[in-house]
Amino acid sequence: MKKPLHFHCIDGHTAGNPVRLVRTPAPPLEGKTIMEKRLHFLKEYDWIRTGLMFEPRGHDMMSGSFFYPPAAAENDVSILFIETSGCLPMCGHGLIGAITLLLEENIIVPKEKGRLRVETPAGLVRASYTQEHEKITQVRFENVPAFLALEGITVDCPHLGELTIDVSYGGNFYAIVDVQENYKGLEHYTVDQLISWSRTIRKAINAAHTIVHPEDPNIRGCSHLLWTAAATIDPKATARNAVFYGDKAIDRSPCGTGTSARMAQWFAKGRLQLGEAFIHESIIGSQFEGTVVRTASIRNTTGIVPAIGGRAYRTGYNEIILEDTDPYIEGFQVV
Ligand code: PYC
Repeated sequence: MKKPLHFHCIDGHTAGNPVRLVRTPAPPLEGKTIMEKRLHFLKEYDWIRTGLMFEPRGHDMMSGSFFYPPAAAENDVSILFIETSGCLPMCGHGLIGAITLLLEENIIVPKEKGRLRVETPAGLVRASYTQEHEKITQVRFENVPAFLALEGITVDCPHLGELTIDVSYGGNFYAIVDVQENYKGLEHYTVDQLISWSRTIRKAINAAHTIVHPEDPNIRGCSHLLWTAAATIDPKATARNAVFYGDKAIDRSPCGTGTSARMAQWFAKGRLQLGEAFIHESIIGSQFEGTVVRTASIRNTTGIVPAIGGRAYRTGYNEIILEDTDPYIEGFQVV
């Protein structure tokens, strides 16, 4: 029997979606950049991700991160996202949560008070935060450039019929289902229906289209579905959404990378202007505030740099044990 591994985690949530920051230990990863480290992690240590995220230690929505020293001296930290769905290139609710927990627990001290430069596998993200006593009351980050990748593709959806869908990038690739003749808005369907249709639609899109980030071939494939609706809870909100990820999850937060992708889609279609606010509501009514900061070019495409603001809270300390006598050391999912 090998010595059991004890992971000291800080648990929390961002706008209702879980975050589990692993304080110690972090697997020793090869590579200079956090993208290179991510590839090594996926090859050698993915069982740690599933052990910490899947049942019986996690659940369908669980999401977390490890942190490492930055590759570039001017940056503050690099973050490896671990989720039920894999190691995402970027995760907005995860970033807001990780920054909040790293600061509230005094694990890192920013080089410049009030600001953090964070290396993520998808690229550098600049964040700022507000603090009242020991509480971080808001995190706002300028995301990696977001862009509309595919417009108006059609997919057959069981029960609903043919849907017209856009694919947009905001740190992950999102299939965005706008309200249309065969889809009335997320409030008209059950979460179970959205989840099961999402799996079918994602499979169909990836079978029919090769979706690759033009500047980083490591970022590929449509991983998330974004079901839209008009703002239905708060009249001040711009719109509402429910994001599907992994095999069974609907994001409880408004989804940072999903909000970025949707803002890029709206910007490309002239529905959102530079500097304009985009308040996004989640399935549970929590909110992120988005803004289009500036335009960006991604190879031959014009996109945007979106900023996302939100708040996270600590919920507890969790020492999680992975030991090899446990048949479920690597966790499991019931799909
Ligand atoms: O906030 O970017 C996000 C996210 C991705 C998956 C779940 N949340």
